[in-house]
Amino acid sequence: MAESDSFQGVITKGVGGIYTVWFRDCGEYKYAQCAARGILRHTGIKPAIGDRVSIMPSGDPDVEYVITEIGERLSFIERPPVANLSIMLLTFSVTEPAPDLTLLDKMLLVCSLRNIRPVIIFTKSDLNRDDSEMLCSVYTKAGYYVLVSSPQKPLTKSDLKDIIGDGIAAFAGPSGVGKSTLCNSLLGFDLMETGEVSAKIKRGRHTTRHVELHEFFDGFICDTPGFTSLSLEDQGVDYRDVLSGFPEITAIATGCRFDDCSHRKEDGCVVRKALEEGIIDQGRYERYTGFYTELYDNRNNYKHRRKL
Ligand SMILES: Nc1nc2c(ncn2[C@@H]2O[C@H](COP(=O)(O)OP(=O)(O)O)[C@@H](O)[C@H]2O)c(=O)[nH]1
Ligand SMILES: [Mg+2]
Ligand SMILES: [Zn+2]
Repeated sequence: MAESDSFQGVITKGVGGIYTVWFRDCGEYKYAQCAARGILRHTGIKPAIGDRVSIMPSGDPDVEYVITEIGERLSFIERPPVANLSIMLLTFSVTEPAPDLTLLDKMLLVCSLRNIRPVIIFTKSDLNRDDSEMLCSVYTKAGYYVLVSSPQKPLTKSDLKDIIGDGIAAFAGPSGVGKSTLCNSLLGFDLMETGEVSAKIKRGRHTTRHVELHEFFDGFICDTPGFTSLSLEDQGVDYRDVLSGFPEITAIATGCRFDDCSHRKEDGCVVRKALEEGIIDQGRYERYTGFYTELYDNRNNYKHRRKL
């Protein structure tokens, strides 16, 4: 096969071993149906949406193209599998369901360790203005980019255009918070239509089955199913990494006079002083110490088990 038959593209969808690849041919954007025949055997890597791939005509009339190469991944998340994610749109409702800030802070930590930029979106601000303002203030002060959404003032495409740029962004967060509502409205999809399709297979309205990348200006966005828990240990997080999920604590901790301070109970710790002065949010601090202690204890249990 000639070199010129090869194209570079991005996997936007994968169902039953057939991958949809978005690519440019003579300045025109196209989608190709591709098989991944052989690629798994050569690399051991299962293609995922977001993967940058090389494709070639397959000569098979059923599936016109074949993926011949998978580019190196800049990031990877497992559940759901998405490669080269550059932005996580961490979506939490201010109420119904109540925001699980432990989950949010875990996700912020995982984002920082995986080089994924987090953007926080608080939805349903129409249902509790005060909590919405409080949450917005806590996370803005912590150094994060925060957006607020309600049916009266929904997010617009221009709110996200520059943030996403030519990257890949995924909505993530618990179910029922409004991820699909947001994603569909940004893409201009008909919400009723989604509901009807889902109703037929007896699932909830807007239930997200396949994760799929959708073109969004120069980049892509995707909706994901909700999840309710995340284990930092399973994510391979070390207790020494916990601080990187707390930029506002890190900023103060650099001035701590103890080299090996965990900023938990040490007398004279500058972080504890900042907490007493109300410079650091109490809840954020408690989640920092909670994650640290949990991971530190797990490490010791592990070491202990290994010795036995
Ligand atoms: N009051 C209010 N309801 C919302 C808002 N956003 C979404 N909803 C509703 O919350 C429910 C769950 O939304 P959905 O998009 O399916 O959540 P997902 O599970 O995160 O995808 C739906 O009934 C939406 O109409 C909002 O900003 N305010
Ligand atoms: Mg959904
Ligand atoms: Zn300290």
